[in-house]
Amino acid sequence: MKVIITGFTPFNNQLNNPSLDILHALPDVLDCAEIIKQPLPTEFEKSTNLITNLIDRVRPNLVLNLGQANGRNGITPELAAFNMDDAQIPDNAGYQPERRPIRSDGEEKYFSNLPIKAIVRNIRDIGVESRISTSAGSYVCNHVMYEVQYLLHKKYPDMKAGFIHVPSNYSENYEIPTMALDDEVNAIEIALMTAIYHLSDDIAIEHPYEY
Ligand code: PCA
Repeated sequence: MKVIITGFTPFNNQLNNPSLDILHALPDVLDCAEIIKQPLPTEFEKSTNLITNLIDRVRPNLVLNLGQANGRNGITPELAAFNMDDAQIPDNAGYQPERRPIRSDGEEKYFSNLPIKAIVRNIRDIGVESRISTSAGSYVCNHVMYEVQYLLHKKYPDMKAGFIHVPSNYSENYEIPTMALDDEVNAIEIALMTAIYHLSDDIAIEHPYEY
């Protein structure tokens, strides 16, 4: 089985991006799965082209996109992506869309088809904070999640894909919560294993949501 996993480059003058740190720390093989790691630039257009071309080429069973959510203190699988780019800061190419629909022929929202509640439960079981997030934002991460789901709905209905935001793992500002990189890497390995083994089924858990 083939799994594509992505992380983003640093943006907004930050020194690192934890999603990229996690990507580098993950193994190339996890149980029965070949893990194909792809860094993505924090740019609306380039990131989308890269990931959609890679999916077309590799035809993976599973796609997991990772991104940083500054200010969150837990590992947060996203419930859905919505059809709107609205950037508060320019991306790394200087592009700053305002209230721009992503796809005129796309759904208003696409939902993750990963077992996100099982992922949250299993991450909590190793003692790491985790909740489902009901908003992937309106910046590059939401855009990539939306475009991946759009592609799946149009061309690959059997493929599984989802997005997980992770907290900062480094900050000079003590008010921004951070999580140790080891915890983040372990949590994402658990998320991958859960997704690989459940593929379509999810479970019920108590208080799964962040907002
Ligand atoms: N986080 C940003 C873009 C890149 C990243 O890691 C976001 O949440 O949209």
